[in-house]
Amino acid sequence: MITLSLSWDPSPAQRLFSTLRNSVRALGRPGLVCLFAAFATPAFSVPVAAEPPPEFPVKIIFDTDMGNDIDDALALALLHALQSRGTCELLAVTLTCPLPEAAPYLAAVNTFYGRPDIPIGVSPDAPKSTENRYLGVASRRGSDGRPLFPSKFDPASALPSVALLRRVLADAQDGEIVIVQVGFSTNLARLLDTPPDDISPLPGRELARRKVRLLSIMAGRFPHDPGGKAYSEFNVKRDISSARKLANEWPTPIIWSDWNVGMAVRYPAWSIDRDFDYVPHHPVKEAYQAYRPTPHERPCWDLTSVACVVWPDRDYFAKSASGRVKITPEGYTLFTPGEGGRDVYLTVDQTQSGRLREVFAALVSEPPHRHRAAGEK
Ligand SMILES: [Ca+2]
Repeated sequence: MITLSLSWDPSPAQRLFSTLRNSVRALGRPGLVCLFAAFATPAFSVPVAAEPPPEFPVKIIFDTDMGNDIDDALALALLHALQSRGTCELLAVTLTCPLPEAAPYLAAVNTFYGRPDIPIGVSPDAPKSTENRYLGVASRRGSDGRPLFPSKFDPASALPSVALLRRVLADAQDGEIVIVQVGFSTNLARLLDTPPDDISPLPGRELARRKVRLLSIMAGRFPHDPGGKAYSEFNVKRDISSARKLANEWPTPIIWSDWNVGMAVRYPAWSIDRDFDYVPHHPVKEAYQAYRPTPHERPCWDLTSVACVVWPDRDYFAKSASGRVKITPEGYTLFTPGEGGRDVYLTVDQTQSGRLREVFAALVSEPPHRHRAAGEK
């Protein structure tokens, strides 16, 4: 296992990283393959702490299948807490859940956190969802008949997800956007094929290439053991053709947080039970309990894809060497290392997963801030 823990001290960290990088370069491509084979375990990794901190706020589009699993709601709460401290700015939320209750739930959570105007993109023809267990929380009413989680969301005014993606990208500076995709690849695969229109003279692939600095994806399950069993993970399996298109054609760097990473970080039941009682009714706590009540501790799959883009310098994860992800027609995700490759995947060790569990609990349960972050509208 090659995982290094370095505090952010640019000079020695950069020197060490440079030495390691030169050593890896000296091995050449065949050497890299051998190196990967030698360390092809879930913990195979290269140093990540030498990565500089991102420029804040990180401008994020959150592409989610909200409604299928509850970790999407936890990730949305995390994004709001991060925005309140100026770490990120949530520019839009786009859905890959077709249920009509998905956008109203998103709007209710955004309104609860004081940001009712974050645009929401809908995809009524996205892949069929699983059982709808918690989106109905948004329409709950108190004993006086008033909505517990009011919002002004108007379904008629919501843009299709792909149009909203094009609009946000068109308005952005080059290299400014990070997309966090924690559902299916439906929207981003469609974006790639969009032609120029009245939103932008650029086709979708060129818009993505110019405007998206990084794509952070929760999907896949890499067979790390040589000859190990391959798996078709849920976010891939539900729309294999889109996932394959994305893996084949996406034009900018991708960080993959596969099934194993989220499984290693469980959201603490004690936080759900105790930390949200600053209000009588909380749209995330009530959704969690409606989905699968405590003492169940849900894996933090989608939260890891947020954390790795806002805290690349805090040693919460290790990263694989760069390489390329391919997805088979059966939905299996395969990673081949190769210098200069577009893709990396995350790993976590036991210490890192414990730290993530604590920081997720602290931020997801953080009350909405009374004061806006500097510069926030
Ligand atoms: Ca999800």
